[in-house]
Amino acid sequence: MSKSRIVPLLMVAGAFATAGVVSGCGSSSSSSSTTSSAADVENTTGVAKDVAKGNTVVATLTEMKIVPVPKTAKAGNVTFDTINKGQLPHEMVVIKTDKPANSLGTGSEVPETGAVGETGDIAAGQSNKLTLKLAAGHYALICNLPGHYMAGMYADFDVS
Ligand SMILES: [Cu+2]
Repeated sequence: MSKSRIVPLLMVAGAFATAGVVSGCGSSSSSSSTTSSAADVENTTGVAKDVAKGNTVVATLTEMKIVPVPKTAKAGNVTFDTINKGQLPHEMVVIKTDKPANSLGTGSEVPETGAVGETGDIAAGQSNKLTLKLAAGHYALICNLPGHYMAGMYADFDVS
């Protein structure tokens, strides 16, 4: 997340303290499909189709949790079907890191060192499809909107 966009938003939200101000932002990038590679794979051979299916992860965002199902994937293209079932805008950042997801830092926002992709802001009730080519290793899935990580919006994810 860029701080330049978020910090003024916080100030506005604090000044007027209305939910409408907060929820009015970030909707422009909702429901976007970041890549079409998963669909492309599914249109080819049966083997590729099975691999693609096995590497789709449904990530549900709420206040204040991220729940990926399943919590693992095979190395290669992984499609995150990220759904915001909460009342606030959320995002999901995919970070390759050896640190446990709950140990990335403290503060309003935490470092995104090792980030390999992110959904961008997803408005309440909206979803986002993000396909990333992931190498084997440990990942942290986090929402880094101000205060959300500290409130519990993180999950461990493993690629093998
Ligand atoms: Cu969030």
